[in-house]
Amino acid sequence: MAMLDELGRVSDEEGKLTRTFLSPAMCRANALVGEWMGAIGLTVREDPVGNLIGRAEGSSRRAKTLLLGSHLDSVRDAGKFDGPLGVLMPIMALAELQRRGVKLPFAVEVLGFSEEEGVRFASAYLGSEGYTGRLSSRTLELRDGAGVSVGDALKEWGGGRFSLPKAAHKRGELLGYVEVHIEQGPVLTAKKLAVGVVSAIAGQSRFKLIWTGKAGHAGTTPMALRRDALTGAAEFALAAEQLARNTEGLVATVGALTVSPGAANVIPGLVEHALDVRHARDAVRREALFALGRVAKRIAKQRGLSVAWQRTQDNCAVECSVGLTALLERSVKAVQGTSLSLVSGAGHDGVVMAALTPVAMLFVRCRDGLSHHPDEYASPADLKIGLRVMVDFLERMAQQHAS
Ligand code: HGY
Ligand code: MN
Ligand code: MN
Repeated sequence: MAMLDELGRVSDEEGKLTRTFLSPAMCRANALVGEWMGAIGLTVREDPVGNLIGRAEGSSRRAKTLLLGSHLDSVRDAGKFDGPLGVLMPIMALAELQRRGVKLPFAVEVLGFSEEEGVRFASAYLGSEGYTGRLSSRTLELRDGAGVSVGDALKEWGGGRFSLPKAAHKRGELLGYVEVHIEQGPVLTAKKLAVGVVSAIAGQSRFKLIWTGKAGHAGTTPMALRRDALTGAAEFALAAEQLARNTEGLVATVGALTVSPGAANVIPGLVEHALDVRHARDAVRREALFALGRVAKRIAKQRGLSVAWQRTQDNCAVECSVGLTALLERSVKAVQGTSLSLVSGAGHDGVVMAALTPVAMLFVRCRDGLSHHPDEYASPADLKIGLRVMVDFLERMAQQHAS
């Protein structure tokens, strides 16, 4: 908890936790967590995409590597558990194994991904995409609010040089990727359980919609003659909400919106907003997107607007590894007595890592399921259960892979 508190104070904004891709706060966070990694004997490095990597070799040089970790970036005005919990928990688990004199036969890398939330460039998973060699040149073109491109930001990070990185490991070198994360939902609270295992991570589509109308005088333009971009976008946002309310398991969110020219006495001529649509089944998500495309067309026609869609992210739903999850489940049962399997509505780096290696996730209960909010909270008692599960899991992995 003390480490989470300290890391939770490393922010780009006064009085709230905001830590975005390659920001000054991210550099300080990497330095702080890097110290904690070094303190337990991990070899620490940062990769060209800003990921923090702490590695411990296995007892045999031929050993494969088990990846543990999560992300160190945050949303704006974030809670201190979302991401950092999954980086600090493995550090604590490895320290506990050292205390017990347990030497793992396989190598371990603790990963602190540099960008999972997609706040600065609206495209998520830049860290794990870099780590798995899946960062695309198209992504390098994305620009932040100040017009800086991903490529420029990475060049500056790399002291003037950057080239698209290859995967840090070949598939055959890895045993899997295991991430501990707060649930960010209400299920474990409802079931009165401290931890659960994840069966799948929902698919997720993110877009930027651009509504173009005509700016005009708020006092002299008759209502019937207006082409108001904001009321058009608002009608669309309500339609997206209604569709999600009427479709089991679908969520749709307009989380960011800008209005131009942005003056009280000017009819909005231009509105840009994000759209985030998710579902555990890809077919349902795709169908919802088609329906929303038709709704946007209708609204634009009725209101004399034009609407453009720019896709900023599209991830299919990802099943977690049955084998790795079964082993994790045994540890959950050993510590908690019972286990629960649940789908993650939140996206996680496992979505990207699954392309490289089998993925498993351990969820820890968070109060009222609240996340992406400064009041996000997981109790020390629940964290302790999560830690005991992680230690038990690593010991089981060690038995399974004893050379
Ligand atoms: O948006 C998400 O689902 C995650 O918090 N990145
Ligand atoms: Mn998050
Ligand atoms: Mn997260």
